[in-house]
Amino acid sequence: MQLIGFLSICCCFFYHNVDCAFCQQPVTVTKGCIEKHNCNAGFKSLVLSEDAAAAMKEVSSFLNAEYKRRCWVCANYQNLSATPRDCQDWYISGFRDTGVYTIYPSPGVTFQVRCDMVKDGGGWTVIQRRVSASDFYKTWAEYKAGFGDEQNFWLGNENIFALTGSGDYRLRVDLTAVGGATAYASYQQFAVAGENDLYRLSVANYSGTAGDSMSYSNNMAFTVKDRDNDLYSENCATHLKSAWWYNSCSYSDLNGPYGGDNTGGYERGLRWYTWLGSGYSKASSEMKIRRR
Ligand SMILES: [Ca+2]
Repeated sequence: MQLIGFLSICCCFFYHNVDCAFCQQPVTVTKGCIEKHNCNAGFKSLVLSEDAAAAMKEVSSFLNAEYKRRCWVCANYQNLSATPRDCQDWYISGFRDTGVYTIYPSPGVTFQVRCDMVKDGGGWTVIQRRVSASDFYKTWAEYKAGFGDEQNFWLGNENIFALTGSGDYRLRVDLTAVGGATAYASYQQFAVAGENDLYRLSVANYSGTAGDSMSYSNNMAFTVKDRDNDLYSENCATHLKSAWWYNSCSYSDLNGPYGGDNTGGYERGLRWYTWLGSGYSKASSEMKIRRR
């Protein structure tokens, strides 16, 4: 059984300069869509009953809820996009499952992200994730566009710039040790500039349990193996087989070789100097942002 509802009217038309593309899309509700992972994003929690009449009633109530939700976002952000600009909007709209969502940071800009809906109040848009063996020794173009899969990824400097340029964001870094211990670092201010400013990092106002290993990278440009923008006489990225906002070079670097590689006198890996030392590669890392 497949039921399709069309939301042909949306209250956001009453506002100026609003991106209503999402509002005008038909909403598809398919029985069993949760197991097949092909639900419309707005209907992840819907399980249709076997009875056709009851199913129609469920669909109707969900269409009403979806209509109200979209109008709620629209009404609250008015001249901004009527669609969720980040994971925080999805969270505020009632979504509590950690996973992949589609976001619209600004009109015409849309991409998929992983949302952490549990940690520290939820609503976090994840920009970097390492949980298993993964190659992060990539080029400028690759870091610009983003790469990886749902488990291990870099969201992309253009996407991070689009997000942090659309509001005031803070950063949370979650780290796990090989034995399972955890620590975090929080920065009340976080932003990444555009490519014309070499994706320069702004990070400030630390708190947390992992120590502040990132302030040394504040105001630094992004450096990769094929673009040396750091203050070191050579290229930090090629020495560390990574890519980061290097100064000369860094106390943090979560894009290094997974599992660590300390050959040749270099400490490489998922590094966070102030927690367990720079030469200790962490078992996992997640960098996530949320508006403050
Ligand atoms: Ca250099």
